[in-house]
This record gives sequence, structure tokens and C-alpha cells, in this order.
Amino acid sequence: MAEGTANIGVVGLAAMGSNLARNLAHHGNTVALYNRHYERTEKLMAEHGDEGSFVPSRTVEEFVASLARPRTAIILVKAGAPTDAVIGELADAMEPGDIIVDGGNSYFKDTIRREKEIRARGLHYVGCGVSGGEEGALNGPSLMPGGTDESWRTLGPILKSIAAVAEGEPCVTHIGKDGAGHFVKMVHNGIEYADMQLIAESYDLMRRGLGMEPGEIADVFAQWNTTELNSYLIEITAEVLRQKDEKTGKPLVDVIVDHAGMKGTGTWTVQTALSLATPVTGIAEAVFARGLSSQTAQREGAAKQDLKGPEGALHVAAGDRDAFLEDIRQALYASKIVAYAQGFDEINAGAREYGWDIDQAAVARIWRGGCIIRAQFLNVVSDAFESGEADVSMLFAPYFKEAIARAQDSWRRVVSLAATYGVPVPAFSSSLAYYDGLRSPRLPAALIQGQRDFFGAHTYGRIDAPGAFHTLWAESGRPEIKA
Ligand code: NBP
Repeated sequence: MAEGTANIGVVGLAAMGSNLARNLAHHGNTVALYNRHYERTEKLMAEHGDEGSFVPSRTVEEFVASLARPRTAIILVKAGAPTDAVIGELADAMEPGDIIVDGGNSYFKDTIRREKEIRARGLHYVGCGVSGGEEGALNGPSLMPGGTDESWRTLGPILKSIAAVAEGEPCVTHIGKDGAGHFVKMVHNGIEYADMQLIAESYDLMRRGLGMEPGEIADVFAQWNTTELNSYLIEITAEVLRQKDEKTGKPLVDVIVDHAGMKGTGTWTVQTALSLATPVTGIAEAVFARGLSSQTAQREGAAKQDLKGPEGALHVAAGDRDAFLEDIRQALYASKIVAYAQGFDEINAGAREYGWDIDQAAVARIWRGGCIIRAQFLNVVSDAFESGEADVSMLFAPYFKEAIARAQDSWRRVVSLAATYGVPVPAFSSSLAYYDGLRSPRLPAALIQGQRDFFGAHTYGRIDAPGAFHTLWAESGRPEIKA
């Protein structure tokens, strides 16, 4: 082991850590390596040790000693207790001014807590969202670091060297202090849930609703990928739908069990949005749809109960099919705009709550490459925030306003036809309901306020006077409630 020769270190050399370490080495960094069980370090050295400059260590102390000052170590271990354990070991071996980076999928409130604890010991702590999975870690992820300006000065050039590049710019920006990076990564994942659900609903409308084969649907998605929907997720959807099962020869999608898994970031996005009183209905419906898909007892029970309703065949005349496919495309685009607007609303609300100064345009820019939601669409999103047109809502930016105005007849046709014939489109319909709610000059919330005041004297505001009012609602006394 060479003392103080590595300019960056990686702790945790499973799929993500080993690929990120290789990416760092490919870009001229000298990378210190440490993993709890040395076998992983040995494997990385045996298979990829010749790809660049690595300094492997067997102990945390050796690892820290191999780093040049300020020592900078990126942790990529399982989120939760393992991350806390590694932070503790590193902090004990490091000195004031050194930088600990957590690149795992940590909950942003854990990051806020850890940053405070580590700062008290004179070290810098950076929670850094890493998007793009294993492939991104190796070839260029989208990176969302939080932490201090000082840590960004050291870390920035290193992260810029390994990040994905979109339109000539590295997909990394300093998001804000303490937990800001992990917060934005969390919302990124929530948006990813919504994007995937909207694509899945489009697929369902074609497969179940129009009776199309997966191969035909793949062609539709491939064509959509040449339009404003151009994105990584639409592209891979076409590939997934073309895949044949080796065992049966059937389309693979037809033999995959229809229970969608989740690891928790979508749930965090919705829980956090609820605590910030920010409606993220598209994301929430996407999380709940995965929940319903995995409710085995209820779904199997429902199949036996013969719950009444249409079977899901959309009665679209053969000659009208292409027009209806265009309706689905428009509905997908409009719902996607709403889901992103809601996600950015949540980032705004989080920034206000936690005192972060987040540049939304920069966030949209770093999502253009390296991450799962990468899409051409993010260029116009970043322009909308850059120009200030999306300050209050992305939906107010002229580009999106006009896109939804163009799409909305299609959107309404799709949602109403799906409801009529029994195809569930929770993300399409909740996004449309949000849009209609947002543009309603008057909402039925007035009635709810009346009800709340009636049973709980919660008071209400008046449209013609400031202040809080309470009414003695029933002059003849409250209605008697009979048990
Ligand atoms: P895993 O999440 O599977 O974690 C395995 C690593 O954690 C191994 O290096 C293991 O060491 C280490 N570890 C554990 Br488990 N407990 C430990 C402890 N108590 N002390 C020290 N090390 C411990 O690895 P991954 O899939 O590479 O993901 C790493 C991080 O990146 C996670 O937080 C994940 O959420 C995040 N992430 C993953 C992806 C993805 O696509 N996989 C994408 C973005 C972010 P060992 O070898 O000694 O058991």
C-alpha cells in the first residue's frame, strides 16, 4: 500500500462500487479500494486491476492512509445500518477537513442527521444521489451531490470527470447543503415510478383494450420514441416487448408474473410529499398501482368473487385505431408533463422546508443523461425553469401549457373510454383530475370547510372578508344522530 497516493477512495465493492471505482480509474483518478470482505477487492483487482490506477487495502485504517489529503471516500454499501457502520469506521480513521461521500440510496433525513454528526467532528459529509444503475456507475451516471460548498470544491472536478455527458455538459451539479442531493434523487425515483406507470397504462390500453400483440406494441413505442416522448424508458419498453421467452417462444412479457416490486424510494417520495402537503398524484398512483399488483390475496380473491364490470376491450372501430393510438400518445405526454410538474413542486417544497437553494433548471439538465428518466423532454423542462416561466408551476410555461392544450381532447377521450370499458388508468386519470382541479376557479373545498365547521367548529374563511368565521349551523339544533 502506498501512503497518501490515491486522490479518491471507494468503500463497498459490490455491483455499484466496483463499477464506480473502475469509472473513476478510467478517468485518470488513483482509486483507493476497500470492502468489508477482501474477496470482493481481490476480484476487482483480478478482473479489472489493469484498467487504471488502484490502491487496494485490507483494513479501513490502511485505506484511509492510502488517500491524499483532503481524504475523500465514496461509500457504496447497503443503505441503512451498513452505511452508518461504515461512516463510523471512516470517521474514526479520518481527520478534520476530510470528506465522506455516501453514494447509496439513503433516505434524505438520514443524510441530514449524518451530516450534522459528521460536521460536529470537523469532517465534511456529502449525501450524493447516484442514478443510472450499474451501467451508469461504469459508463457515466447522473450525480446529485449535497453537502458543503467546500466539499464540492474538492469533489466537483472528480465527479465531473465520471458523470454522464448530455449536450456537452457533465450530468452533475451541487444540489445544495446536507440532504438536498438525496432528496432530489428520491424525487427522481418517484418521477421514474410515474413514467413507468404511464407507459404501462399505455401498453395495457393497447394490449387488453385494443387486443394488439406485444410485437405490434413494440413498433408503436419505437415510433413514439421518434417524437417528443423520446426517452430511455420508451426505448427500452420497445425492446422489452420484442423479447421472446426462450422456453415457450411466447413474448417474454406474457410469462412474467404481474407483481411489480419496489425498494422504497417511490414510497419515500409520496410520504414526504404528504408531509409537505404537496400533491404528487401521478407518482402516488404509480406507487399504489405497484402495491395493488402485489396484493395477491385480494387479487386472487377478486378473481373468484366475479366482481362485475366490463372486461377491458375498448370498442374502437378498426378504422379509428390509429387515431386512438395517437390519443394514447397524447394522453401519455400530458400525464407525463403533470407528473414532472408535481415532482418539481415537491423539490420546491422540500427546498423551502429544509432551507436549500435548489436550481431546478440545473436539476433538469443533469437528468438529461446517465439516469433512468433521461429524455429529450428534459431540455424543454430546463429551459422553462431557466427562463423563470415555471417558477410557480411547470404547467404555466407556455411550451407545456400549449402541449397540454393540444393533448387534452385526446387525454379526456382515453380516460373516459378506459373508464367506460374497464381498463384501469390510475396515473392517466389522476393526472387529468389534478389538471382540472388546478384550473378550477372554485373547488368543492368550500363545502368541506362547511362540514368541518359544522362538526368540529374548525372555522372557515369568507370570500368577502378577512378572518376566521364560525357558524351555529342548525338553528333548530344539531341534527340528532341515531345509533
Ligand atoms: P448492495 O446494496 O448489495 O450492498 C453490498 C455491499 O454492502 C457490499 O460491499 C457489502 O460488503 C457491503 N456491506 C453490507 Br451489505 N453490510 C456492511 C457492513 N455492515 N459493513 C461494511 N460493508 C457492508 O450493493 P450495490 O447494489 O452495489 O449498491 C450499493 C449502494 O448503491 C446501495 O445503497 C444501493 O441502494 C445504491 N444504488 C444501487 C443502484 C443499483 O442499481 N444497484 C443504483 C443506485 C444506487 P460485503 O461484500 O463485505 O458483504
